[in-house]
Amino acid sequence: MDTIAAIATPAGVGGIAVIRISGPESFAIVRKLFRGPTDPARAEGYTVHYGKIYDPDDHAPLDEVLVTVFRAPHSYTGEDVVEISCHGGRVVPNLILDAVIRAGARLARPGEFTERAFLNRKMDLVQAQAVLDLVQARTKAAVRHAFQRLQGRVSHQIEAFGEHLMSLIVEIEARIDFEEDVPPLDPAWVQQRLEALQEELQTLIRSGQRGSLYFRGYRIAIFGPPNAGKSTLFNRLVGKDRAIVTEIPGTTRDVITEETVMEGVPVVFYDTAGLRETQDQVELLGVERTRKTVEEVDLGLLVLDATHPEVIPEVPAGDLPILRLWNKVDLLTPEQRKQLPEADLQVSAKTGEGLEDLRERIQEEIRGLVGEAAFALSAREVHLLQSALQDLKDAQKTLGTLGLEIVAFHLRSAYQRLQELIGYGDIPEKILSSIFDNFCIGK
Ligand SMILES: Nc1nc2c(ncn2[C@@H]2O[C@H](COP(=O)(O)OP(=O)(O)OP(=O)(O)O)[C@@H](O)[C@H]2O)c(=O)[nH]1
Ligand SMILES: [Mg+2]
Repeated sequence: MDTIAAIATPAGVGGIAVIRISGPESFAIVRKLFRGPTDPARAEGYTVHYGKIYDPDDHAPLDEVLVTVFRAPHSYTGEDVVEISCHGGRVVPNLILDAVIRAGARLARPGEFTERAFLNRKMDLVQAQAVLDLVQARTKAAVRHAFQRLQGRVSHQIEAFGEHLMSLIVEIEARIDFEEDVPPLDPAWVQQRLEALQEELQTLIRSGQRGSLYFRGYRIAIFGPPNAGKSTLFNRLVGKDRAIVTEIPGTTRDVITEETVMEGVPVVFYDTAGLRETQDQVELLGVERTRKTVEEVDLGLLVLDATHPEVIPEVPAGDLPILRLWNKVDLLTPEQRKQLPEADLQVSAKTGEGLEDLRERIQEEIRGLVGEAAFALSAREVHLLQSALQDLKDAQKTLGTLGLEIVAFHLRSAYQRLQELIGYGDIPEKILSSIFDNFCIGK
């Protein structure tokens, strides 16, 4: 293993920045750069040392720093680690990083510190994903989920399921290997076990998919005819004057997004161009974007102008849940309101009437999706669990027709996928890099 280094704090102006070095040469490298009353290279782990960093070539002083020492295996990566806390800003951390590289380290790839922690068995792949979730979390609820995962909660759930699966594999393989010595298995019993395992796995997948909303976020598109008050409503819902509002139909051309939090879930609202036939090139492109956006979101808010109840655009087909709103009802008499065709809500983006109910309806939708999500799974993890579920189904299909060897083969395959999910055994480099590529440099 070579020694890697990176700035672990975000780029930009800040009080301090941290340069992280990990690998067998960490102490030798610091020795070339650092002078102070104590020598970090000889110090015990978990100690901090004050001093100055000097350029390894021209010996010019670069900054006053604190150096923290971690000794293998008691560090984040499991290797010897040194962290240099220097003054923040755009230049100083880069000067020090450059000095560290010239003294013998290599620039770390994104996620490489965490990848080493995994390779040194400081954490499993599920926990490595938790590190990513934690630094990317956008809400308090997301942090809670990521932290529980980091503590091993998700790994334990997967492992517990793996043990149930393995106990069935053992029973079956005993019949294959020692046919004469053990009583035969009752096919109905195997059938029952397989069904129970599938149910357990399905519950895991469902719960994990629900929880993933805390990280993925919930997307809501506001769409409808021009001038219906979409941008006015958008500004109200995101709580700022973000989109331009005018009385001219066709004001919004591009898709505008803004994020808020509802029920602990990051919610992204999309304001879109009004849907209509148009000759205007720019507006036409905007309308195309509206259609594409509506295809990608989790919920549509169809905003209709109550003063023009005859204008109802074509609603995109598909299984997108849609809330239909009559807007501008402040301009109608109570009698006119009653005569409006059926919709989910009557609102006024201008006066705020009905918006609390609208928020409540949206929150209901989100609650329905998140449910009592016990944990969140990444797309990779869901994919592996779904493949394992397919293996279980294949096992069940072969039961009674193809013999126990084939059943055991499918169950082994399912077990293998759990191993891959957690990160046991040999994980191909390609899979590892696809996981760690999503990290930032220095993590
Ligand atoms: N009285 C009343 N006027 C509204 C309401 N909502 C919006 N308006 C007015 O309707 C006009 C159009 O509002 P926008 O929010 O720009 O409408 P839009 O749907 O975004 O329009 P496009 O971007 O052109 O598609 C503006 O003059 C708003 O002030 C409402 O609830 N009541
Ligand atoms: Mg608009």
